[in-house]
Amino acid sequence: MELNQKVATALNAQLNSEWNASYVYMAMSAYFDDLDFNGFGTWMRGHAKEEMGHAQRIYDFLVARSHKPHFAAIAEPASDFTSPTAAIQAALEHERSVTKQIYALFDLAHAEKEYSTQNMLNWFLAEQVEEEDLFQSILKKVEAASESKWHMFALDREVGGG
Ligand code: OFO
Repeated sequence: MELNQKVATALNAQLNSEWNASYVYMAMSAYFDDLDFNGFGTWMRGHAKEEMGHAQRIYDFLVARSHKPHFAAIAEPASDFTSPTAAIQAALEHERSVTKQIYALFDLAHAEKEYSTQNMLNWFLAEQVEEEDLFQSILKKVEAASESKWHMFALDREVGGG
């Protein structure tokens, strides 16, 4: 069945938003690597890759529904922050804004009776719960460690899996 045009346009905007998220996290990775917090840098790059995976999911869905994906320009992301805590806080805020985008998409798909789009978006709804929870827990750890360089470098190792 032909993909509803309004939903196709909104999904394409989300495709772009996922690439934007990837770019945002790559810039955060550069911020952490520049501070020699390479564990955080590696973790952020891993997250940037996940966002590309999210974009790929939407791409695949659009193609399967015979809609050609369009790649719009991506805005320059922030790469300077007042502190590691501020950077992780910004990442959490970013995830919260993506959650709102997914909710709006779901509402639209529901209103337009796009059942298979709603089914595809269920994966994103679950993913956003996980992502907000992950960033929230890292934020709590950074807040707790931020007073001491020693604790920050220990956390950096933990976050980087080292
Ligand atoms: Fe980090 O979230 Fe995509 O969708």
